[in-house]
Amino acid sequence: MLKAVIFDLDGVITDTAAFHFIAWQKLGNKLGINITEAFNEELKGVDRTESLRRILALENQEQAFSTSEKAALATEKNDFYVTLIEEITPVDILPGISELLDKLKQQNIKIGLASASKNAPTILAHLGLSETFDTIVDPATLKKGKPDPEIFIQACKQLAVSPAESIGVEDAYSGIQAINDATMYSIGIGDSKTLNEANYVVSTTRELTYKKICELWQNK
Ligand code: UVW
Repeated sequence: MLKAVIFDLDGVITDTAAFHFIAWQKLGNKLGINITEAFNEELKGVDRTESLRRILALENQEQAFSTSEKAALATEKNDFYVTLIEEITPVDILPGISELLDKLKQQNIKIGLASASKNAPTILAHLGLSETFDTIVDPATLKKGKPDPEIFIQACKQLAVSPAESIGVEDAYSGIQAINDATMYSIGIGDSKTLNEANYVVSTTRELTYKKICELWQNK
């Protein structure tokens, strides 16, 4: 029986990639590092510290900063990012997601959030979804980021469900790997070639209806 659906945030519930891009670009300009939109795509689902490491590596600047200087750079990026996400409102919930969340609630299926973003609670508040999620994993408590399954396993624990009774929804390849390795059923949102390891892929959130989820669960 399906007991829980655990969602990634960025690219699944709302799209914050553009805000991350603007904030990383601002920092990149200061450091003389060009950050392209394609590179920003590779940072999807990657936590802040690791994103900064990858950005500095673009220009072999990883060793140019001490640990505390890198922490200050990450904070600088985040402070700007936080001002940008102030603009987020419920209108920014991706198509079909509100309806899906409502249906899951009506059916008593638990709803969890497994996002690497430390800003996730703030973003959910801006979207008016704080009360909708039964649990949010705090990424600061985890040892490893995606593709490690830890975040999804932790979400299942917090919801008191087993991974075999749960679906994970992700838009990033590393996220799909994390769901699969947690032994949950994985649904990818995006390009079926990129997300080829998912149990099922929809091209947009609009296709992710409660009916579709029930069909997939019955036929898995
Ligand atoms: C990520 O690390 C993905 O996001 P944030 O900077 O919001 O914590």
